[in-house]
Amino acid sequence: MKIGITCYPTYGGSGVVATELGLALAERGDEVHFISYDLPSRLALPRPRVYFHEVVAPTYPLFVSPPYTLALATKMAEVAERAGLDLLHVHYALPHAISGILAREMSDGNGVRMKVVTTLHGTDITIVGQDRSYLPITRWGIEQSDAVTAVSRYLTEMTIRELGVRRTVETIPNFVDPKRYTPDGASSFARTLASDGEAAIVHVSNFRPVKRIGDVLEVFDRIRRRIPARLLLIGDGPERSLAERLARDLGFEDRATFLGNVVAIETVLPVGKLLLLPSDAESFGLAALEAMACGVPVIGTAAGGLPEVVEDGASGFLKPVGDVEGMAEAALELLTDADRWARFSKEARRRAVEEFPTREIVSRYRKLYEETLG
Ligand code: GMT
Repeated sequence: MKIGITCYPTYGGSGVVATELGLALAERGDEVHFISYDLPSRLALPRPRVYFHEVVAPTYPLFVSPPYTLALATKMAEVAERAGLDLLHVHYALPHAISGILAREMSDGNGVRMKVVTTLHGTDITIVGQDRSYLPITRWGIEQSDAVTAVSRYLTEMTIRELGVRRTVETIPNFVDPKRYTPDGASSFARTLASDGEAAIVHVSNFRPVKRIGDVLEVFDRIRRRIPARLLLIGDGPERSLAERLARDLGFEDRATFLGNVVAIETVLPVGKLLLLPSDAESFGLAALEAMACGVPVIGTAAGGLPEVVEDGASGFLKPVGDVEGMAEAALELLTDADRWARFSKEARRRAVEEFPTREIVSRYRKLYEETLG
């Protein structure tokens, strides 16, 4: 099968999932064409059967901003015709589903109608899709796609309830490569990030308001007052400077290490004792699954799709949004009881590998493609 994949190339779970899926499909024999404005961060080329097509959106004085949606649609249609794509799998509703639908209509002339599969990842529905300026076009993009998936039951329900979408949305969860994300995969550099006797507490995000970075720091502050600990922050985004300032104001600047965007996070995660994810609502929480695969239990919020990933009281603890006291107490319970931590760590790894099996999940996408192509 010849598949086009469009995703955001920058750091972020949707681009990571799209890339891993594309690589897995290519390994199984499909031809995969990534189409985006930059090379996805986890895509190392060359590789057999994998191609990358860069989208350039030229500017013009009359344009408010370069019309990326149109340049993307044009590139998609061009690749579809040249490579003979069977379908386009777009990740994140806006603007990718809209560009995909335009491309499908544009390349309709050849007699073969290319299909569009859209995967919803989270904020495309919970934030962007809720905005009245974007709601109707998000709903339209979903309804006009030939197949639609969402990464958790929570997101599927949100899409149907909040957007009033009248069509089937299949839940296909995210996955991680259990051979790459392992409890013993820390690099020698990562091992130097926390000294002996210090508990490394990890947070991974794009530093946006939905991640509640302030809560990450508040929880860590309560931990480090009781035991020696170090906070490792992976990622970057609009609230990073706020986080740096808060670490200073709370008096633990020297205990917080901002690592920025790390490509190989599987080399850092295993040094963690816990992952903190106190978000308002994660549709899935890929960072949690990645940490679990590395044997790192998760302290997070009982909100959104995170309870579908982390089992409260077994692979981590989930508390109400904003309950920094509760999260700190739960963290300390694990950090001060080595046997209990070891049980949680083992269960976290087991759950990531057995409940989110890469092979089966990739096969579910492949089966959906076949059904969509009829
Ligand atoms: O948080 C975002 O807006 C970024 C987005 C992304 O592109 O990575 O994250 C969403 O998709 C991930 C992959 O499916 C999920 O693991 C994240 O939970 C989801 N983020 C939110 O729902 C906040």
